Amino acid sequence: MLIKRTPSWALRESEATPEHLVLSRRSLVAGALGGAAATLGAGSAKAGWLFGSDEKPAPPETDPTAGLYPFKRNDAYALDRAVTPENVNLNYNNFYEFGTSKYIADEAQKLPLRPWTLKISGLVERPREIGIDDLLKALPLDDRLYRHRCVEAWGMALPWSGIPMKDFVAWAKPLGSAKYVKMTTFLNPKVASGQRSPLYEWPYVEGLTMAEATNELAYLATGAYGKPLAKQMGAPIRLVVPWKYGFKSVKSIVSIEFTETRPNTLWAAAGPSEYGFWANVNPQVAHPRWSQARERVLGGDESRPTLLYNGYAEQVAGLYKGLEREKLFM
Ligand SMILES: Nc1nc2c(c(=O)[nH]1)N[C@H]1C(S)=C(S)[C@@H](COP(=O)(O)O)O[C@H]1N2
Ligand SMILES: [Mo]
Repeated sequence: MLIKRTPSWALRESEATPEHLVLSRRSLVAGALGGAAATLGAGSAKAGWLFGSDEKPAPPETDPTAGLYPFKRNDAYALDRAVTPENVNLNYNNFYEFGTSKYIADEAQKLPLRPWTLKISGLVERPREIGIDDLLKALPLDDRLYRHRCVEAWGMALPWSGIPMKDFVAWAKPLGSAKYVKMTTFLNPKVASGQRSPLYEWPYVEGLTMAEATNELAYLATGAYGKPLAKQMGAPIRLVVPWKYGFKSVKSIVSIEFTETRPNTLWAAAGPSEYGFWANVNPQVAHPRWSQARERVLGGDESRPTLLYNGYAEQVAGLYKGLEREKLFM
């Protein structure tokens, strides 16, 4: 079973309903997945996507970039709050590829990280593939502290290492016709039992506009806490967009495509009335099923008021001028 430990800091999880519950409601409406829902209730399911894959943890890999960490500290991104302890972060994750509970850390160890190739395609001067280790050699790297706000009304703060997304975009040389950046997680249902679930349209896809992707805050993290990313946190490379709800920050990316049309994202497809493309943090716009006014601080009992754009209004509010008619906050 996936749920092994229930640390005291997780007990108040009911403050918000986890994202996956929207699916059970939707499937009941659709009537198409009644069987799956019934099996869940009976507790007798043998389906791999509920209880994990038979795949063994991937053998330990050497990470040729490990010696590069920590990168150079970028002091422009300081915090008004304590960094979330690493062990809290490592044991409370959203990574539905490995299960819908927060305790998927063990299951995620099955993900092999080398070789890991990133495909760059679509509206670019030169489509190409690059290994993760070569990517780190080709691009500027820094360390920075960011807040993180999950749509489920919990927040944390952490020290990332990675590549400023605007530097990645400049290096990838998109054509003038590119309007969006589409980012896709690996697809390997053999290793990731969650990807055998029929409830989601795998692989996980997320996207940004070009203006968002070239904003100073958008970031491709390859590490955290001064070392390469843990698998459960989205190794070897994930998006970090701290002014948006956490589901935008897609993990374990294998493909970055520049497109003219807005990508169809996994969550917008799964629950269009609850999760949108923009997903900017706003304490005044409630989720249909809970308030977003406050957030539980991961690692303790503290709760604090949520901030507009998660505290990054100064850097990002300008991106949304003229877009007021869009659903910017869901
Ligand atoms: N591929 C993928 N990326 C994902 C998710 C996921 O399930 N799959 N969950 C998202 C959500 S809802 C959040 S809050 C963050 C959680 O990141 P963390 O586990 O490192 O805290 O990852 C985001 N990226
Ligand atoms: Mo989230």
